[in-house]
Formats: sequence, structure tokens, C-alpha cells
Amino acid sequence: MKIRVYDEVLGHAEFTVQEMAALAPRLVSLEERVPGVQGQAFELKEWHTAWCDQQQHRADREPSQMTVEGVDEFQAVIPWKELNDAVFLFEQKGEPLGKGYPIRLYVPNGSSECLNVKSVVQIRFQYSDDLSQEATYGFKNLVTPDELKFRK
Ligand SMILES: Nc1nc2c(c(=O)[nH]1)N[C@H]1C(S)=C(S)[C@@H](COP(=O)(O)O)O[C@H]1N2
Ligand SMILES: [Mo]
Repeated sequence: MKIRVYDEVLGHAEFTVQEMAALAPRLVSLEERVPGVQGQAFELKEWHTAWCDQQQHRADREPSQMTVEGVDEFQAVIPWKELNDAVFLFEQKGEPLGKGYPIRLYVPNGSSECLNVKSVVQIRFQYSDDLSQEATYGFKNLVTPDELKFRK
């Protein structure tokens, strides 16, 4: 399963879990950030910087927010300043994640545990001047094919 990453400046790319983890400058033990939960993780902000470097992009500004989406279309929109301790969990006991595969976001010190999105398959880094700086989360609006028929 691939993870799609979009950045309004860098463009987009697809990564396997292994490719994503390999780009991280270091791995961290999740337990150090989230007491009681074990596993291998990498830091979101370090990862983003490493990706910028790989693309030889000299970042002159930071994203304003990140939007992550799970395979079940659960999504969270999180202000950049809330993500200082954020990590992606990708491995437990040397195995791919049982719950949360391919990767799971954890936002220690964030505004809600609901932001710990499981089974992340899409990540978007956004740069906006709109300073609505509250994190939000929930399921995207799902439209059934039947409903679509009436949407002309
Ligand atoms: N993909 C996905 N991630 C999700 C959710 C979800 O429904 N789908 N629920 C969120 C909510 S509301 C909470 S409280 C936590 C629950 O995490 P847990 O299953 O480890 O207790 O996961 C979050 N991550
Ligand atoms: Mo929740």
C-alpha cells in the first residue's frame, strides 16, 4: 500500500512504508512520546525537512497546516504549530502495523487524541494565510452512487 504525499511547493510523490521510513534522518521510540505505546516511529517535521532536502528545495517558509487521511476517509487537519512532537508510527515488534497499517500519526501534546489518525494513506502539506488555527477531524462526506444520480 502506497502513501501519497502532496506539498503545495514540492509537488507530489508516492512512498511505501519502507521508503518513507528510510528518508527519515532518525527513528524514535514511540514510547518516549506516547507513554504505554510501543513501536518505531519517525518525526513528522524531520521527515518533511528531509524530503525538502532530497528535492533540493530550500524552504523559505513552513507549511501552515497538514491534512492526513486514513484509508477509511477519516481525516484530520492540524495546524503546523501543533505538530512539533508529531510522529508517524510504522512498525511494532519489528512487524508492519497490525492496527493502523500502513502508518499511524500520533500528535503528542495536541488538542485531541482523535488526531491520531490510523491507516494514513494521504498526507498534504499546505501553505495558507488563512489563520483558522483550530485542528479539526472527522469523516469526509461520503456520497453513495444513488445519491449522485440526483446531483445534476
Ligand atoms: N483512520 C482512522 N483513524 C482514527 C479514527 C478513525 O475512525 N479512523 N478515529 C480517531 C479517534 S476519534 C480516536 S479517539 C482514536 C482512537 O484510537 P484507538 O483506536 O487507538 O483507541 O483514533 C483516531 N484515529
Ligand atoms: Mo475520538
